[in-house]
Amino acid sequence: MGKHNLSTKIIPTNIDYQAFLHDRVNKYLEEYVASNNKIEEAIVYALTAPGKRVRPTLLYLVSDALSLDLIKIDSIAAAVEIIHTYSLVHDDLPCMDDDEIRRGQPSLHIKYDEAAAVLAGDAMQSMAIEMLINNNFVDGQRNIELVKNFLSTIGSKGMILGQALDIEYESREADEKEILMMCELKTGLLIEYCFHAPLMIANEKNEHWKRLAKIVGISFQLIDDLLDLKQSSEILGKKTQKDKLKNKKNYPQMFGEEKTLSLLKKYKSESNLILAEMNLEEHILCDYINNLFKRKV
Ligand code: GRG
Repeated sequence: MGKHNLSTKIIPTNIDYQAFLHDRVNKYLEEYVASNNKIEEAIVYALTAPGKRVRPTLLYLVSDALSLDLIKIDSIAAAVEIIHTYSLVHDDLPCMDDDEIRRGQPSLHIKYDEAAAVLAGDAMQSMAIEMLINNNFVDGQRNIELVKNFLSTIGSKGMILGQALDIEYESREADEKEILMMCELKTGLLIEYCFHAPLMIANEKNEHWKRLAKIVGISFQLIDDLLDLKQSSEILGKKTQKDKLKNKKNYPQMFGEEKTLSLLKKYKSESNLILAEMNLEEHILCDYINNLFKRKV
């Protein structure tokens, strides 16, 4: 056990809760991810770049809403952020989306080289799984379920399949249902896991939570696609308008901005209805989800 053993039962509401949670996951990552060789150095480079930490924040907020001690969540939050960061590192490679800027700084393969980016991404996967397995704050059998669920989320029927479909659709037609499914697989599932993991630990089976997870996950990608069309590279810290250039079939590209905004409006009101149904309108999770729908970066 390292220095990081901070039990937190309730997130203070009189402070900047986002800064508090970012700090929590960053400290955990700092403590457990050392740079002892070139690949680890590259991993630290990717992880310390200024990401929004959306997935760890969601994990902590859902846990707080379920009255779970955040100490059960620290290694999950770090593991999810590591997997998300690996997906960005590999996504930026020339054989994928070919991006030279990520999180406002040179992508990993530009700062180091392509081999280092492939290997760092590979190592980040085993690092994340190791972190989850070593979570002593969740009992053994439940932790096995958490790890199994995580592996199917990120594997060849989950996030990887989403990425493969994203590439496949560059050269073939896809309908609305297929595009939304691709959004859910590529981006949504990892965000859904940020709800599912605390639900599993709390043994909470309310179906409202699952629907909320699904719409927040898909909406996150739809907003990302809209920002790619509208926002500047300087503000987003990555190249924009690239989907159009590469003939990517994303939702706004195919069905227009107006239809995307109207779908997002529908998802936003549905999530607020669900949050109200679960008596969470005053909870900071509600504030955070509404901010995600409004995000400009
Ligand atoms: C295995 C070769 C190989 C590649 C894997 C899995 C994969 C590549 C890519 C996953 C697809 C992907 C990159 C989805 C990204 C979705 C998305 C909206 C990313 C941006 O997330 P933010 O805005 O980023 O949370 P920050 O930088 O703030 O963390």
